[in-house]
Amino acid sequence: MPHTGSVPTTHHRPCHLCPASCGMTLEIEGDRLLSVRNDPEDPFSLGYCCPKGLAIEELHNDPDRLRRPLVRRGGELVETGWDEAYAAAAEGLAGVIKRHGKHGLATYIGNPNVHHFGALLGTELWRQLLPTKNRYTANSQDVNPHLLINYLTFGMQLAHPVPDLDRIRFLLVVGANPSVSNGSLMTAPGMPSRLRAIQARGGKVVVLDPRRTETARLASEHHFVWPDRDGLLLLAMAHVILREGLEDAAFLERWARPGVVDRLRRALAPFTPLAVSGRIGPDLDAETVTRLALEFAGEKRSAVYGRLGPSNAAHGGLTIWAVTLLNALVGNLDRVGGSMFPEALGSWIFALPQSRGSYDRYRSPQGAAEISGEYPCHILADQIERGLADPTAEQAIFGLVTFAGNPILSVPNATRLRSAVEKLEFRVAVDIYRSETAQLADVVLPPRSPLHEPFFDTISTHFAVADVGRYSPPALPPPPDQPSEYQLVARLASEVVRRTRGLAGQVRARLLVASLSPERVVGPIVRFGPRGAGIGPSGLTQARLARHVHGLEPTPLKEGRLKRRVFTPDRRIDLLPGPIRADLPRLEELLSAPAPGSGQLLLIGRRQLKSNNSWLHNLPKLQRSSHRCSLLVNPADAAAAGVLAGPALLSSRVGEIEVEVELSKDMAPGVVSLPHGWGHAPHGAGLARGNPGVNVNAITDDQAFDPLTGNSALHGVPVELRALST
Ligand SMILES: Nc1nc2c(c(=O)[nH]1)N[C@H]1C(S)=C(S)[C@@H](COP(=O)(O)OP(=O)(O)OC[C@H]3O[C@@H](n4cnc5c(=O)[nH]c(N)nc54)[C@H](O)[C@@H]3O)O[C@H]1N2
Ligand SMILES: Nc1nc2c(c(=O)[nH]1)N[C@H]1C(S)=C(S)[C@@H](COP(=O)(O)OP(=O)(O)OC[C@H]3O[C@@H](n4cnc5c(=O)[nH]c(N)nc54)[C@H](O)[C@@H]3O)O[C@H]1N2
Ligand code: SF4
Ligand SMILES: [Mo]
Repeated sequence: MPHTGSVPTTHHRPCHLCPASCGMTLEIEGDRLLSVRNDPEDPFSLGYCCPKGLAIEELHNDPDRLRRPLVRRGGELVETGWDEAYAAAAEGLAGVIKRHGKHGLATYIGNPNVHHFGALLGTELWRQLLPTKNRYTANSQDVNPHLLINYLTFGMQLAHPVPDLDRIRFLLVVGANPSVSNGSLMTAPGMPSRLRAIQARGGKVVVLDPRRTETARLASEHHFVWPDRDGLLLLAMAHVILREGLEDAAFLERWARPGVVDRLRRALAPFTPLAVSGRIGPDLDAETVTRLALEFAGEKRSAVYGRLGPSNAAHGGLTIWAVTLLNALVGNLDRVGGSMFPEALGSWIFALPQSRGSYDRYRSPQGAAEISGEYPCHILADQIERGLADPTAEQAIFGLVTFAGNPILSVPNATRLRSAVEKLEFRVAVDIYRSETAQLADVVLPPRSPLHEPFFDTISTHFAVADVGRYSPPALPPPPDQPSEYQLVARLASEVVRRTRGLAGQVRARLLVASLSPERVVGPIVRFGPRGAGIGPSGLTQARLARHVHGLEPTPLKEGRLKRRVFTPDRRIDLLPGPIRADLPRLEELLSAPAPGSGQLLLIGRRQLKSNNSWLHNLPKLQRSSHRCSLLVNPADAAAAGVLAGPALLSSRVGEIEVEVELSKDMAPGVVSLPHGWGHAPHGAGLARGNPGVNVNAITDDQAFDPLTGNSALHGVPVELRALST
């Protein structure tokens, strides 16, 4: 490192790569980031961090991270100045709106926005200034079942109970791998030690997963479950609880609707342990199901936690409902050691009517219901193709803006989506890399690095296992020649508004840009939040919060918050909402469907410690030989398919890919696992160097989705495996 004369300083801030928000210590010299390490003084992460956090230094200093915008000229993306790029982008997007109306321009909002407050406000600004029915996000490959079930049961999509992880004694993990993902909708750094601690204090962790995962290895008990069969198991557990009279009558009397227990008894009558036995997983018989139900109900400090496994499956809505139902039935909701409600600094957003969510106010031409103003991504390619076939088609898509998202790698039937996106009239990508999606764009606009911006987490703290809060100013002085994410989106939106709206629209845009800017918003959130000063002299303000450089001391979740989370008209939890009752027969059909695992291979996904969805695959620290995009196959299934470790072909209804088979006894027989986010373009100067992997979403199916929630069924895809030469 050349000596510059200035003295290195340290800066503490959370890692912005995943919800866990581990505390990091950055060593800085002037405007340069020298190194990144864990922060042992962070009171929430206690020194824990994963390999991705340590790679933030490489990410920030990566020469491939874009510093200047790109505009397509003669088929190539070339660097230009900012004014020229904004003008080209705004002209193209305004053209789409003028020709096809506001719904002709689609937006896709990707995962990193969740961890970036300025970006989040930018997308909200865009939504308000340029509304469209064609709004898509990663949610429909992720949390739609959770959001919808919260909306239907509590009347509020964000009313999400999280396991009280540090006091719980029985945790049933259904299709999540927190040891690797570090907890999703259950924010807590250092999951492996927290899970071990449950057992150390005499408690139990039971994991249901088609793969013996890193979490399953830490658990007291693991059962292979066949993809998308969890709903049967959970409802059979609820059946046992009701049959044995183990429900918490006092809790239900206070919180549930009158008569619901009888209605539930009738609705769950078919889901007996005997009826589901042999249909959920190889060793999940009636006796085991009954035992799990009794253990769960017999422990006051217990919770069921379900995440991406069942969420990304064809019965995801029903399964996630069953999770909420179980937690409420035994009265462990809003109870210490059960499922509790965090109170984040931004919890006052619960008071805003628009935070509550919505369902089925309108539908797409394919019949997909909106959820909180979004359509599910399984219709995205179709919506574009409809426009190609008929330029006057109702609600068809002709242009696309992506905000920190890479749908070309993350949405099912990606090959179909790619060829549709290629034919759009105009595309803009707001991205820090030439991602696979950015490479198709007409203009790529790269905001500056998140380390040049303040860090203030609002979303993940709503799901934290303790009450936490933190504000960190920018770690590095912002570069004068690159906008912040909010400035970038605000300028682009304003320029599109200027070209498509009259004076009144332009004045409104100016007011909104000013009032939603992060500089304006953070202060009031903190001041009027749960620990805030309000209009008084004591309590938190943004400045006082910033003085807690390692974050506020986390405090245990408190009981008594349920009353502030229920927004149904009668202020009671709806344990059997109408749309669920109407969907239940679909789950009942599984009682007579053949058990999986008999001849038909089913594909599921997995997350990897050194990977972050579709990016970070280019950073040297994260590229080690052990980190591969491989298809895990049970040796018996490989033998049956005549396949050895090494290259093979994997096909589904929508396509075929060449995969690298890795034999693994950790896979349930009949189930294979391939991580998502790989399949980088070989010429991509961005997301991969040397190890492109293969795109699993080239064989996941856009016709396979949960009709209740619109969520893509990325797990449980029927596939065929064969040797390369056949
Ligand atoms: N088969 C299968 N598919 C899946 C999943 C699965 O389990 N299996 N998981 C699904 C889930 S849960 C998710 S969340 C989605 C993720 O899918 P997406 O949200 O579409 O994609 P990401 O891979 O998160 O891509 C993030 C993009 O944002 C860019 N980026 C990173 N940081 C910033 C920033 O600060 N600003 C801007 N502007 N850009 C930035 C990156 O370069 C990258 O191009 O994938 C889904 N798809
Ligand atoms: N290292 C790392 N961490 C991440 C991410 C990352 O890409 N890398 N992504 C982040 C994001 S965007 C998210 S949404 C979270 C997700 O967090 P998790 O939900 O914990 O994520 P996964 O590791 O995908 O865990 C899903 C598990 O479900 C299992 N599974 C698949 N199908 C089924 C099924 O039908 N039933 C059951 N019971 N299990 C099933 C899979 O084998 C897998 O172990 O992780 C976040 N954290
Ligand atoms: S678990 Fe890893 S990626 Fe997530 S916040 Fe911690 S260091 Fe960052
Ligand atoms: Mo996600």
